[in-house]
Amino acid sequence: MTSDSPDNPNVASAALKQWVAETARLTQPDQIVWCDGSPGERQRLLASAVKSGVLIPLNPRKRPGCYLHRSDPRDVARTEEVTFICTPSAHEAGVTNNWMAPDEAYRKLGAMLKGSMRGRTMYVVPYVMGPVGSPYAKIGVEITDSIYVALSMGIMTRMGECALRMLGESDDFNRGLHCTLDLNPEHRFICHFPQDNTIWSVGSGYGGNALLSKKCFALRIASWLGRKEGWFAEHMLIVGIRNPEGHTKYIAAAFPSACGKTNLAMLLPPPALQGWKVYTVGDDIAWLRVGPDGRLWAINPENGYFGVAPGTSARSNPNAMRMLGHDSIFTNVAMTPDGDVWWEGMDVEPPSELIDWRGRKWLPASGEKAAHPNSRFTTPIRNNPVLSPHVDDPCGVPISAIVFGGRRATTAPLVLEAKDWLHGVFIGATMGSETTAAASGKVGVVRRDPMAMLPFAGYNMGDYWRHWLAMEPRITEPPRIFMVNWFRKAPDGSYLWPGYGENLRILKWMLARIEGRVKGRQTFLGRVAEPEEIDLSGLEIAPAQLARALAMDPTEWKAELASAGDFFQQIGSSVPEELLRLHRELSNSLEAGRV
Ligand code: GTP
Ligand code: SPV
Ligand code: MN
Repeated sequence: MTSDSPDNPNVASAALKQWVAETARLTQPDQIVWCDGSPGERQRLLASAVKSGVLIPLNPRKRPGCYLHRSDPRDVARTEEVTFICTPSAHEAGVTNNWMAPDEAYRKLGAMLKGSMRGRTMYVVPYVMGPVGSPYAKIGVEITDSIYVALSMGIMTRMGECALRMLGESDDFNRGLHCTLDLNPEHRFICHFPQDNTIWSVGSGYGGNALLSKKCFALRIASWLGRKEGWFAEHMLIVGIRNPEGHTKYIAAAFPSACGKTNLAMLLPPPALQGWKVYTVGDDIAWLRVGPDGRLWAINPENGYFGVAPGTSARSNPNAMRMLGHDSIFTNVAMTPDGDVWWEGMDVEPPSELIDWRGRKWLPASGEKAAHPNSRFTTPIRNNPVLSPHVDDPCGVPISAIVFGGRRATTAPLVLEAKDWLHGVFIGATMGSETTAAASGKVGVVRRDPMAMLPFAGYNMGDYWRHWLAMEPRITEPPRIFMVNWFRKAPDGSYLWPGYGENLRILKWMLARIEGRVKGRQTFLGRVAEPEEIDLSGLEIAPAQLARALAMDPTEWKAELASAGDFFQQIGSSVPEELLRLHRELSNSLEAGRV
């Protein structure tokens, strides 16, 4: 906290000072706090958040430096129905986005923002996305009236003076304006103005709606910048896999929200895979550029994790459990009588009584969830015991494989390698996944979620696919493209594949493919692993069960391709001709009985 005057600090660029002053005139806060990112400031903000009841300190002996936050019960997930792309024409946003004309959005939200911070503090939060000083990093500034948002941004980004210094006198930064209002869902709008590099978000305090660095800037605005500037902003984890000989290869994987990115990014190898090690570069977002060597290089623009709590346990993700031991903020989890946290799938018996995510008494017999299904943790990247030593490399890490995966009870095999870039783009563009609690709405419904970007592409989906295809000639050493599905089910509803740490066995097969050591089985869509090519040492899985996980069922795939065709029709005239042609070819081969 440097000062309560908008003219400070002196390092801020003239354009930034001017924007802060304008915003203060509009919202009329009682005071303005410029966040400098120092440890002292963090302590003061934490104390103030505790005093006002925004944060509840957890037991310092069990969770040092940890706090619990309970959000408004009507504000617990991203709200895609009130998220808008405000481009000059509706076509630029495309049918997969809600669209509002920019002047209408500025007028409508401007009226709501007028005087909206009266009696409140306005935090000015400058931040860097990507390693400080990296030619690939970008700068944003979020103005918010939420102390929870300011504190969370301090975890999720490289925040404070480092951003102002990097910005210098430039006016090139993302302008994010966030205001809590009354949290009434009727007054909630998340509006993106790609042409102005601007985001206005009102009426929500939830992560993806309010931490504007994340989905709003690093995906929606950045995907638009990426097309303009010739790179990709993707909803992908980045993981390094070191083999027993000590060579590390990097994989980037796009799975929809709550479909396993954080878990795959920090998995603990099964004991039988001796000598293998996994390193996390990123768990949610990757910015990918073509290097001078023609390979794709990826940076993680973030500096923390905003991860799903339920299902995280010492068995499923021991590395995550270790990193949550200190200096983390938990949102909407349950609290134990001794001031610790609890959630479903923690693999720890709940105590005889808990305080649930709404702050009410909860008993094991109550039949309700104690933690919200989309309860989350916010934790610094440096807490991760398997953080990659290359996480701050200015040019990132070279990517050997891109993986697309969804949550599918049927149809999609455990692992398949696309024939080439076009087939890979097709697989990404048509992937389906069951909806999860990460967004409001019904859970468990299969929807098309291209490249896991349905809610995050900041422009027309067909143009986004064109960008993927147009980049191909520039990527002279392209990564291989794979499809995976950890979530296929047996008729009794159980998962066919054990998942989590065991997924390394599938990554190992991918690396073997890249090195030409295994062949797989040719199918109409690409090569599926043969059971004997997967390292199953130390794993008990019935051969019939594995075969089922790897099966390609013609009836299921006919339905899948029909659904993909419908989706292309919905997207309309912007769908690239190459994808339409490939769709016809694949449908014909299936009809001809070639599975
Ligand atoms: P976002 O942060 O919303 O983007 O989610 P994410 O993709 O990072 O998903 P995450 O790793 O947090 O996992 C979401 C849920 O899926 C958790 O409840 C996990 O326990 C569960 N999950 C993750 N990996 C696997 C897996 O391999 N198999 C099964 N069955 N469940 C998994
Ligand atoms: C997701 O929903 O994909 C998340 C959480 O990673 S949020 O930040 O809310 O988008
Ligand atoms: Mn995500």
